[in-house]
Amino acid sequence: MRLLILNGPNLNLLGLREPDIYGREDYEALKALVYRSCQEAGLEAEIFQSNHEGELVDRIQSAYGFFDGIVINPAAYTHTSIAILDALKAVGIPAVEVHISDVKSREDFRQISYTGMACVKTYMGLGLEGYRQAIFYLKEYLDKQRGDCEA
Ligand code: CA2
Repeated sequence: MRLLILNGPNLNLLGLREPDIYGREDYEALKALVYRSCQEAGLEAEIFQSNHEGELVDRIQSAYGFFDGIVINPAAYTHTSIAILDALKAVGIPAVEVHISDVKSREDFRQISYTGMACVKTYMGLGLEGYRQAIFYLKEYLDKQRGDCEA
């Protein structure tokens, strides 16, 4: 099974600032954790980061027929992007949303997640560990879905 891991704007700068919110590990460490977790789970992985909403929409669209699941941290687009929400709904690929920080305890403008409305689960406030948990959750979810189809 193949997972697409998508990261939104500014996540490529992880580790540079605001370590109290996002931790000290950089984007390379995040990529290493994702590849390691997917390997442990027996999944193939592709990681893509963009600062542009349309590029994220394009990547979700082109995942159709090629990827079984999506792990997505849309970053600031979480709170604004109906285009990403619609793309996730359009392809119908099971998706899990991840936030490094605990968005629920932050500013009012972070309290809505449009993209989360198309996701089967959301992890937040666990740091990079949230990606690992999302990957293993998605694996179980997809295994169960396959089992249900075969039954
Ligand atoms: O907690 C998360 O993972 C967020 O998706 C991160 C986004 C934020 O807009 C969401 O509300 C929550 C921001 C990512 C910015 O990343 C930075 C990287 C380096 C320095 C500062 C921020």
